[in-house]
Amino acid sequence: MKKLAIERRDFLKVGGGIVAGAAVGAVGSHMGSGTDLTALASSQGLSGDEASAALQTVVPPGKYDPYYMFASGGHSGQVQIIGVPSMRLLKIIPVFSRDSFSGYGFDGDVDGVIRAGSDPAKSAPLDWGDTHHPALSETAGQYDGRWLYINDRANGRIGMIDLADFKTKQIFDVPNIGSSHGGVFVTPNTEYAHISSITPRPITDNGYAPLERYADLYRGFSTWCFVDRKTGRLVPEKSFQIELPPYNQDLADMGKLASDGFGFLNSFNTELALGQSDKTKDPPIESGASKKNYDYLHVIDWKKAEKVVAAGNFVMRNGMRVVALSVAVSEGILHLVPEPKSPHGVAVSPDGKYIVISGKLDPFVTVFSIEKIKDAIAKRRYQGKDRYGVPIISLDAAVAARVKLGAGPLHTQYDGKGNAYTSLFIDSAVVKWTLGSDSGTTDKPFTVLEKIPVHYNIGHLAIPGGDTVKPEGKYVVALNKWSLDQVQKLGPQHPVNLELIDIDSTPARTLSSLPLGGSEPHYAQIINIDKLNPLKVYAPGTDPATMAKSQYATVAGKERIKRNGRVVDVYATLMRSHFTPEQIPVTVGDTVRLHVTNIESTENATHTLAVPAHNIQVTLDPGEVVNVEFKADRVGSFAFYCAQFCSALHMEMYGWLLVAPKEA
Ligand code: RUQ
Ligand code: CUA
Repeated sequence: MKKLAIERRDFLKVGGGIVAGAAVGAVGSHMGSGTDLTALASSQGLSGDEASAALQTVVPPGKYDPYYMFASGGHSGQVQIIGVPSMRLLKIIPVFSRDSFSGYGFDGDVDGVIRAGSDPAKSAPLDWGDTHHPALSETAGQYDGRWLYINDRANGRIGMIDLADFKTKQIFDVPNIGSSHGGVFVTPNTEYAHISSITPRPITDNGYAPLERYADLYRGFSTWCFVDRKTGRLVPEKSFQIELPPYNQDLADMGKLASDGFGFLNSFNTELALGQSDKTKDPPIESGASKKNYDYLHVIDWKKAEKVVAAGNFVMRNGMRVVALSVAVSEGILHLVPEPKSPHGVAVSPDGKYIVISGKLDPFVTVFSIEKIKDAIAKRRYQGKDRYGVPIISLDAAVAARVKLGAGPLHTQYDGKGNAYTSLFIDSAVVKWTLGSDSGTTDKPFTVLEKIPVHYNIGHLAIPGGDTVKPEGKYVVALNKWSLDQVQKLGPQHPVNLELIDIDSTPARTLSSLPLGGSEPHYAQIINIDKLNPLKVYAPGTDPATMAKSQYATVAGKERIKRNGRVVDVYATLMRSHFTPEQIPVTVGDTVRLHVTNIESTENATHTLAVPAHNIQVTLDPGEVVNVEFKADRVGSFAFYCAQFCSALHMEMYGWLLVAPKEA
């Protein structure tokens, strides 16, 4: 790394109006006489550019980040919340994986969210997942700060997080899909949360079919999960699926404004490659699935599908209403458009007019126009049908532009000022380009403006409000897959590396990086924190599962132990710095039901109830009630305790679970 001894004038110059001379002077004087920012930067070995970038991202104690990034945690099964621009990790929300810190999956949740979200046909309960695409709920095409949905790539599920308390309330194991990628994306008023399969599955009763029958017995599904707008919960009975050909349906995006009512779904492996085997001479999947120059963008008219389902034109399949592929074709719900070349990301522009497709093996992005697609459908400008009879709109009829960006384009975000930003995996860069226009005489071209280098192998990227009808711009966060030389002495496994880029300045400048361990963020969404309005404490006695008063809520003075045969109900409270009761005597073989209420009303006064040897760790926020049931299956004296350092007498916050032998 280059270390520059810098002059004051260099610092001011590089700061470029961000740190004006006067401001430095003022800051300098606040810092007391003799404190010189230039000298400070130089003593830290920082160049002027690095020092001004640091000033741009600092959030001093007592001040707050204006944005939160909700990042998927990949195969950690979690969601991470990261402050922007400070890039501090503020919170981890477990969704598909157990987490002893929050008690998720180590308390009543073992029999709650995680178990309910595991299809019993799978080797239940599944207690990990692979989160990829978070979707903040929207009203009129803008994030409304109410709920967050996220998919499980591994098992074809969706998790729902309530942004009233930032906890996972539901996991929906979506029938008929075994994996998922095209989700979660919500419609502009969160009518539906969309998720689709990435690898097709047999439509046989037992879920098995030999690969020789792939073309006729395997199918993909596009799922439209109905959202209850009061609770944010997904309602299976009001949801529906559309049967799709057995292509690998990849990323999706939702139409908005000009394209409201449509969903767009990429695909790859329309070759139906099955990989190598002893019997055939087929190539490996990676080359077999990359043979053709085109795969298909799926254009789905979900409002039409909704009507067809309401009219009863569906079949029931594993508890889900399914529009058959033949019906999707005959009713004009599904159309295909050729898309080059091993497509990956699809991103609808804020006005809904353009659908930008990146082909992993194509240096261009292809910009489709919804106007042209609608026109082509109306005039039946088809180049043919696929083997399942789905009409294929001719490419020329749908394309507005092809823009050459560089090697390995993946995903696109928008800044709300008419610009698009596309990640280039192979080139390790973000390309800024303008969304032109393809209509009438006022054509303005689609033009590449700037290529912003990023550290290494960028996947997704995120801009505040980036998926809405009104992106806020300001920053791009690059979600780089490799941290390579940015960290050292951590052993062979590396963290991923996020980079914060200021896109208000020209040229754009990289401000900071966040190597982030324990997760592999695929996608992230960034929301202005003004849109969030969470609880500070629960109303006394709240069960977070229902957000209503729990029937087991206990108040101070009413704690009790009730024995009914072999069942022992314990109504307990906790507050700084004691449990009530502190002694829980039972007999081996008893079923113990702990009903625990945190009776604190002070913000931040979280306690836990950790029981050794029983795999129980209950975390209770102020006002919260949790129920845990377990079998006292071994004799012993077990000192339960509070695992959260809650007060000066936190060490004294413990009690005794006494499991006596039968004869005692
Ligand atoms: S994907 S790095 Cu699972 Cu969103 Cu493209
Ligand atoms: Cu409560 Cu420590």
